[in-house]
Amino acid sequence: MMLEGHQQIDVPTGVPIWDVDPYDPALLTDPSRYYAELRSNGSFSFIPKYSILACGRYEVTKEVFSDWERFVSSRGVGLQDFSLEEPWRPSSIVLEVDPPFHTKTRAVIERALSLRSVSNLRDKFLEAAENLIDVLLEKRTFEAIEDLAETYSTTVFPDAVGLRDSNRRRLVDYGEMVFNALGPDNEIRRAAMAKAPDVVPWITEQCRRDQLDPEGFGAAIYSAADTGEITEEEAGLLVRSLLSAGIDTTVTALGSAIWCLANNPEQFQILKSDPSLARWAFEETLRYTSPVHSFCRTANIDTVVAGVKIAEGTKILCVLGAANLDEEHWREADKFDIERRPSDHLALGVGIHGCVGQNVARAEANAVLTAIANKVESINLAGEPVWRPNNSVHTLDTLPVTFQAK
Ligand code: OVV
Repeated sequence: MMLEGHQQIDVPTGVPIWDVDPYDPALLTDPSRYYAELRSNGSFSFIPKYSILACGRYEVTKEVFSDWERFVSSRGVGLQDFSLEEPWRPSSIVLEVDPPFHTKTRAVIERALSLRSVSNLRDKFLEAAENLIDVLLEKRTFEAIEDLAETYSTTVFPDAVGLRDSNRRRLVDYGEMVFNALGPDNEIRRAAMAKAPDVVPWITEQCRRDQLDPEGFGAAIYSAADTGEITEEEAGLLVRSLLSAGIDTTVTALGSAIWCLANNPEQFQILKSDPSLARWAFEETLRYTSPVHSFCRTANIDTVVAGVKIAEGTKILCVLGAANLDEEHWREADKFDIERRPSDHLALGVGIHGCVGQNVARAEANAVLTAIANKVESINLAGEPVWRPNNSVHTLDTLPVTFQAK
């Protein structure tokens, strides 16, 4: 029997049955108790509502998430098993594939987003950040998700890709479709998908070679089609990956960084006294808030993890947000501490599918947090932050704040 696009499984011996809906909006917006219970249940829990296993302890989550041979991505990283059901769009040729095909596409996108090509953007990113922070200091009180995080990311990133005709709303909405599509067919997913007729044709059009500036990441990907490394069509799909994964993730991370600093003024003091900590403030934000809270893997063979027998075809929900707060791995896991310097959080994944855009994300965050450290005296909440339920992203909807200038 099928459920949410995958085969139902038997409860593996020794695994507790947990009557929870991880996609309940109440848990998606306030996940910390759900994360703690998931970890306390043991290595795996069986969730009958979706007939899946879930894991949230650090070690086991890392094991499942990084072992691409046993736990494949080609059957989809959401609840749907692509070997049994057609996905809503042609699948990603870098996220939703395994080696050997993955090796080729990953190499192309890695080269386009290399540290060297991102380094060339550093001054541009910093100038954009300084200008934006100046504007926001004029306003004093503003809504940090739209006015800061979304504005920054949808300015510098499409420009770096080389989009000539950028459209902030459609870029954000496409990301929402892609990430919500990984969950069940719930209200959240259906609301995001309702925008497809407007958004999908526009996104597809932006991925064409003739829409892209010769200087950007997009053109760098198309140059691999010129040498025959990939086809022209594959180049278009890799540009689509940039537009799928590059906006909502960074908007979320930037917004959550401001939330962390507003809630922990002593940490902001530390950042101001040493702006070179900006990169660690960002890593700690990733650990503490896990912008991508969970992705699935699919067991491609019968196997055993932590003594648990896992059957071929099993969907495993890897709850990165829970692993990043595991007290067995992190001392004072629930404290936001920018001097912790976490280098092994799972927020960007781990192994061959680890975030390929992380250099770009770090460059954006560095620019924004450095500009804030240099120009802003204090950050205060100016109202209640509101979280927005999303099937894969732990994200703020609105964050009213006041910046006081130095
Ligand atoms: C949601 C997501 C993450 C990473 C890559 C992609 C999508 C893709 O479309 O390749």
